Amino acid sequence: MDLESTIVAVSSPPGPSALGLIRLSGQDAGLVLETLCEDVSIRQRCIQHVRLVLAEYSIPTTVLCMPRPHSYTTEDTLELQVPGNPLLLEHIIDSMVDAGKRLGLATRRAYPGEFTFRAWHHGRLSLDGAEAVASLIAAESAEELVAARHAFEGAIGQSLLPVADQLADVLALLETGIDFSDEEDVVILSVGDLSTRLLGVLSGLDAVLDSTHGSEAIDSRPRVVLRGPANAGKSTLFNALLGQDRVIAHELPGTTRDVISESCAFGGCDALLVDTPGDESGVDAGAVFAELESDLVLWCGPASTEQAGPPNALRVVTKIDVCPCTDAHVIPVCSFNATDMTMLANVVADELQARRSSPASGRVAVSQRQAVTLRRVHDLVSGVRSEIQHLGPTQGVDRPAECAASLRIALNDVGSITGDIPPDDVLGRVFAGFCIGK
Ligand SMILES: Nc1nc2c(ncn2[C@@H]2O[C@H](COP(=O)(O)OP(=O)(O)OP(=O)(O)O)[C@@H](O)[C@H]2O)c(=O)[nH]1
Ligand SMILES: [Mg+2]
Repeated sequence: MDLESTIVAVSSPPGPSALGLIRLSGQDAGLVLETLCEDVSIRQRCIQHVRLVLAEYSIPTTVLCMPRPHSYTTEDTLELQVPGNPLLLEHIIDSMVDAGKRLGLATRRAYPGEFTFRAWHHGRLSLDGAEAVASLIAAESAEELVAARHAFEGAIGQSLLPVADQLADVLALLETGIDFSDEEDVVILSVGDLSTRLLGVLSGLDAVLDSTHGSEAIDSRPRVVLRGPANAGKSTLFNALLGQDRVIAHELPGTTRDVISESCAFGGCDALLVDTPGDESGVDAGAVFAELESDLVLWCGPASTEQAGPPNALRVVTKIDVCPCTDAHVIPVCSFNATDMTMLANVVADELQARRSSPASGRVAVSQRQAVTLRRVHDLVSGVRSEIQHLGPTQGVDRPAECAASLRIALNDVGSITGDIPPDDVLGRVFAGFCIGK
């Protein structure tokens, strides 16, 4: 990876906005900007209001100057706030690259994640901390933000260190047994000892896995699931709560064939609203609903509905404009009535608040790569453990080389998270998931 060039990219999200952010990092960042601005000086940490002079016009620009080493990348870094027109932002980037070339300086557009890569390369961030930047950006709830912040502070690497130590010890003992088995003072690892040590590694891994939160795989928002018989009015209610015609509602029973979810705010509570096929639709409800057990089910249907919903479901009586309801223990709604929708949303918000499980405050966000790697380490270690299960505890390990090979892979995998042994392909995978400008 080229670390010499000065890199430049748009760091604000795509699309028009009031302000756009352009980030420059590298040893020549100041020189490049000075060719395009009058009266700019980045010798010290400061904020400057200048005019950026392009070929046809000049634009007001606020420059945040962060001289090395006190910047995100630890290099000279400049952040320019300019009007957030995407064409203008691209034009400025092109002008900066051209200005650098005219001066004979290595200046180019940044690759995805390159600013964070440089922060990691210069020791500003651990590898897991760098990976957590992506989780921080992607976090969609307060819990995910907290989990990402823990990861950003290196919590996953920290909690894996004892596991890495234990794994390295077992591996060393196994390999010593292989290499020096004919020497008298070398104690060959017994099956019982190996099994106990592997169990220690596995419980350490279990504890790490329990504390993690896959921000890419798991949405921590509560799900509000509309269930009930076919033709109950679920899809109509789904659209009414969202305030848009998102799914098809029709008098023909069995219209909805798939589970569909959409973000929906109930009061101040962000949730996922889920529309489902009618209970008798033939869709495998067991498979669909197994993972939704902990969510809030709204059991929908007109007053005449005889089927009972699952335990803990809230009973929502639909179509009360045509089938009135007098039961005081249910929530009566007409999906075409805005007041009823507001009332239902408030009831749902209260219920979500009451059911809210303990926040994920102690949890740590992991990327999908880290989650897959952790599971693979677990499989490798438990694979070795089951390999030796059939042997007596005082026996020697019968295929030590194979066991050692598996544990070596597991140890490398742990290193690819803690950052001790980050091979190039791991680095590529970590930083390729970022967007340009981060
Ligand atoms: N009058 C009245 N009709 C409603 C109301 N809600 C739904 N309907 C009608 O009931 C019919 C069925 O509505 P859907 O929302 O498709 O019912 P569903 O539960 O999604 O049905 P499936 O997808 O088949 O399981 C449609 O013709 C809707 O217009 C309501 O509050 N009042
Ligand atoms: Mg439907």
